[in-house]
Amino acid sequence: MIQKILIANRGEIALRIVRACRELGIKTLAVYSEADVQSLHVQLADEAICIGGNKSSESYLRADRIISAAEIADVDAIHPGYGFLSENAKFAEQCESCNIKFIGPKSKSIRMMGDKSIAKDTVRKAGVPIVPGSDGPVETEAEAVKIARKIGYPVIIKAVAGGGGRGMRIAHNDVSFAKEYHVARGEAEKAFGNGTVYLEKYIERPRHIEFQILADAHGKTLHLGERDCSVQRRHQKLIEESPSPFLTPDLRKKMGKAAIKASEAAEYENAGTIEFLVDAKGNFYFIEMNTRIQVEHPVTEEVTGIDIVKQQIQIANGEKIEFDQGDIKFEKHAIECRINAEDPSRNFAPSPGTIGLYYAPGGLGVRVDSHAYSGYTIPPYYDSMIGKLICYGPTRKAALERSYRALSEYLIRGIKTTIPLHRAIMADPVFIEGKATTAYMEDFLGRTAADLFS
Ligand code: MV4
Repeated sequence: MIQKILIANRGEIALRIVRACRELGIKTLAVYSEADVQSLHVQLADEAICIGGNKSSESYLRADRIISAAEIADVDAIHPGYGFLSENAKFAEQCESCNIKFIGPKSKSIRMMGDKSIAKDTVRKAGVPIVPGSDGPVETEAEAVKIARKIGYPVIIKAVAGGGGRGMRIAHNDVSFAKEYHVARGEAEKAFGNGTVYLEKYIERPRHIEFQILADAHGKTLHLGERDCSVQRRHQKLIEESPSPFLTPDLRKKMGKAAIKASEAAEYENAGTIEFLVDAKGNFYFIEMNTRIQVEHPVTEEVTGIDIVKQQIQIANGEKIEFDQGDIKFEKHAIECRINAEDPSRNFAPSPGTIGLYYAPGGLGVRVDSHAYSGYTIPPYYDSMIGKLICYGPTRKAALERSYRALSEYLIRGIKTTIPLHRAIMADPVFIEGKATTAYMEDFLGRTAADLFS
């Protein structure tokens, strides 16, 4: 039985995990860097241990120190949150071998899905559609250019160790391909210590639609519907919503079934996400699997009423999921806006510093997941997300109106945030009509005067 959990993360997700543990009667241990002493997750956990200096590489990425803390405090399990060590197969393995439950999938599934080329091959064999491309990694430039021609330009070059958009290059002809191929390999080698790349047909203006999966250790795999994450900038999602305004009931059913097949092919356990690209005609293609809890999980929680973090803990504890696919009702519409300490009118420059006054919106259909408070200092060492606003209602229109209202209620003094940008998007006809693809943000920023979102 899990009685005490170490939370190997910080910020809003650490707080989210503390909250789930409290409701389950499970004790919590926070670990923190020197920069996070005054952080809310440290104050709200039952115990806290400082694991090192400001930099992630000296604290939240130090598997050795985190496992030492786990042993000192005698925890039963570690929840990795997202980012940091959450998709590190070695760390999951170390937990397994120290007899500490890793709240996530088996290290084998993390490893398999962590290699994006193996992931594609695995789900393809299970009958899930993938983007046409190279049959596995490409080894030489000569071989690669032959395959690129066969696929037909434009092609996208992706790192097998990549994911989330890092280390991708697009080529439109043989000449640019030769250049981009080498750039992609160099970038991948530098970023991941692995320069191996594969090729795909480049899908123009796709939608990014992902399915939330829950799978227990007793062979039950369910999906909790989709999230449309098409509104992103430089591979950072800004807005996520469920249901997707683009999917028809028929397409949703097909994609949900494919997502479950993909998860089962990875012998997946716990919460995970199957990412698809969807083109204008409604063709969908698996691109990758995320083997962790995601930032945008609350959107699904509000639509389904299922507490995904609690489910993660119960699944890690060996319990069965107590409901079936047919029991899951998708009755609401939810929209999440990521509130970042960034200045959208200055090319999203980070805006760390001390928050003077902090007042978050509330009322019917409003959820705020945030570790921020009046007087909190945002350290410059980590990502800039200081919270998430999730608004929901019976219809998309209700969720949109509520989002606009809630965004107008926020008071955050002393730093710049993405709040004014979100307000402008909630009032933008293209977004309101549900027409946003992954090309949306670039287009929006190009046609909107900066004073409308600063
Ligand atoms: C693609 C694609 C088009 N065609 N793959 C970006 C995030 C990562 N999970 C997958 N991504 C993409 N993969 C194929 N075959 C378009 C994206 C993509 C993108 C690519 C380049 C620049 C910006 C982008 C924004 C969203 C999605």
